[in-house]
Amino acid sequence: MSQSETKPFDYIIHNVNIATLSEQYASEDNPYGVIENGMVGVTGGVITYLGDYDTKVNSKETIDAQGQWLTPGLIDCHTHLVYGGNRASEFEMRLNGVAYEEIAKAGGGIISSVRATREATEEELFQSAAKRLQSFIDEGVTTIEIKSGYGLDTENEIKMLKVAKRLEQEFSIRVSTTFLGAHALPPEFKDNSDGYIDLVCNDMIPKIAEQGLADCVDAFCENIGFSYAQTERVFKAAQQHGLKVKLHAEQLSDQSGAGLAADYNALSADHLEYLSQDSIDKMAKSGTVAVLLPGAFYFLRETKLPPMDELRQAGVPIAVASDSNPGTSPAQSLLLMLNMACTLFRMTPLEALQGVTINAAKALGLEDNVGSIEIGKSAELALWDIDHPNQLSYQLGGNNLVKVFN
Ligand code: DI6
Ligand code: FE
Repeated sequence: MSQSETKPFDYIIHNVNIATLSEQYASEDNPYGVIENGMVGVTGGVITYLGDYDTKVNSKETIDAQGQWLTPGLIDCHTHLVYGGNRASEFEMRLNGVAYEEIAKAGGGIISSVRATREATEEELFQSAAKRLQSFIDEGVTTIEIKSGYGLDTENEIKMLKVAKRLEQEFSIRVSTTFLGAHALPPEFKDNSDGYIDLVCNDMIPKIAEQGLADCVDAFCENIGFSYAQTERVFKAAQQHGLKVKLHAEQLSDQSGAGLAADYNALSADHLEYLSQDSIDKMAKSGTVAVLLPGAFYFLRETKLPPMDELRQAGVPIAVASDSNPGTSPAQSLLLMLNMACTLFRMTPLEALQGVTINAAKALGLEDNVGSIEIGKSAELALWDIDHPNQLSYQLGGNNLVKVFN
């Protein structure tokens, strides 16, 4: 049966070079899985044709892409996009030589973002996050993960997650929400971090799960964050409520957090500059994605690189994300992160692009739906005026996005 006898496509895109980023099309000679001068057909938001241009197809709309490049819509799988205020004056103080302790004493640091987030109304948080979100959308981002973690009490964590949900409703983008109550110790629990973890596990997680506000639960496992044992309590509570887990791990020191995350079948472990071989092996076994965050590495002027070769050798999928947050990565560009992943972490342009498409989809558990161009996947696509997809990570600034389909 030819296509003309079946339901017409809603639209076809032809005269297009398609970087599928799909294992089905990739080979040693064609690592991006390119279909040159191809055609994509979409029906009901789903990719229903992928291959050569077929002049006889029946479509309601035909788009001639004039030889431009189509990629999967980009995916930013780690952001803290919703927060009150910003920390530009803290940045300036630091560069004027003011010590971190003094900044903290003057009410700076992460707690200043907590204060500003608590003081902000839902509407104010929505408006400020919407502006940042638009920057990502303008660069072809069609899926974004957004964490809570600047509320640090039940009411304000819920407020943040509701803002993230509203962003999804009002913008043409897929949003994955993550509850990060165990991000920092709120001032009212000073010297009682176990008491705060009680609140996270016994009050916040049950309420957030019941209201369907989070897809996943995250924590900051670090000397200056929460311990291995506290992180494990958060994971247990998350799983009791049917939520997947992920972790900020090994950013500043090795806490074996990524190994713990893998033990709990985490979708991802993120940062990972201080990752051990033992944790790498566990991640490889559990299929936990390594999410690398070059923006935070750059902004903090870190020098210890994540163990790239060991991750590659173990076959751990590697994603790249912006970590967009007011303190350590005030990034509003995922394309810039692609470049930084290459220059700072020595990732290849192919690895970087996989890191914001198929591997980012895996880090969110969405790889059956998005992240590569394949028949049956959701048609969330970005069209670029470029000569080759390696140009996406080559360029420093600028934006060659022509159009998003989603
Ligand atoms: N790691 C970080 O680098 C950020 N959060 C985290 O867990 C810091 C967030 C901030 O300073 O606002
Ligand atoms: Fe983060």
